[in-house]
Amino acid sequence: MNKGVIFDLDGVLVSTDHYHYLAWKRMAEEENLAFDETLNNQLRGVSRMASLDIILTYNKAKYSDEAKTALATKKNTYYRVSLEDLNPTHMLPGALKTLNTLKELGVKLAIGSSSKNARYILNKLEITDYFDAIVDGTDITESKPHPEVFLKAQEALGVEKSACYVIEDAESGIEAANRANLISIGINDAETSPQAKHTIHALPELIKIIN
Ligand code: B16
Ligand code: MG
Repeated sequence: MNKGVIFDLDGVLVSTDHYHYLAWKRMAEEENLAFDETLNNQLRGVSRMASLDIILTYNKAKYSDEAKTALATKKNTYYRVSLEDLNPTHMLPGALKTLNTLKELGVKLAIGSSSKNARYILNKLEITDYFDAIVDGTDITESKPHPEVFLKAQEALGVEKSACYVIEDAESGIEAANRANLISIGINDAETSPQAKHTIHALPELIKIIN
């Protein structure tokens, strides 16, 4: 049976999650809104507009739809500037080696990311061609923990659900994988996730789980 692995991007293959944090923090400071790392952790895997709603709700702040769009655009501008120097050396430890090993084993690979910047990041990391399918924030209408992003990736790979793994750093992503009936694997911030089917400390440990 063909096997498939769907990778989340931010926080799994590359630490762009830190750049998201810095961009939100800058925007929040300019608006006199409270924002810290604990609140930032709730934004992992969550879409840009849903993330902004979480920050505004936490601050009990009311903005018009127009003002919210402007704030989200501003945050994304800060984020994009921080991505300009991104290059293959920024990939997380063991990421490239793991992608190569999975390819050699004939495993189908996909990206399942909430980010509208995913393709830009993959190009910067020079790994776009590793993936048989890329589903990102431009392809979905529902944010994780909704299973849409992973169901679309699994369908695009054409593998059975029982042979399709999802590797995630966010609790919202683990929940999305479970709701899609795929095999969830937690890493980094989700290394101790109670809902994950498997947890790993480093990407190369994926190979043992899949074989
Ligand atoms: P953008 P992932 C997610 O990516 C990030 O974890 C989350 O922090 C971010 O808000 C979301 O993408 C949207 O990103 O503003 O670039 O469209 O973890 O699902 O790869
Ligand atoms: Mg992530």
